[in-house]
Amino acid sequence: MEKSLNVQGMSCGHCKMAVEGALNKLDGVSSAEVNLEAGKVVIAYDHSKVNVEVMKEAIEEQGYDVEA
Ligand SMILES: [Cu+2]
Repeated sequence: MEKSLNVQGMSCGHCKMAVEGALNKLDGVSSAEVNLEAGKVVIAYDHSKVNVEVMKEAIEEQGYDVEA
């Protein structure tokens, strides 16, 4: 499955790496791609292993706010 989340507060390459890194660490996430200009992250994941709540928490732990 693929999901796009709106993430507030990402401004630079460091933010991109932090968000992508946190998501890629989750079991079941196969790829995470941040678009800084759009303020979005597109996540490809295995729906039986991980869910949107877990992905949101991983982003929020890095200090960014997520809108569904
Ligand atoms: Cu940054």
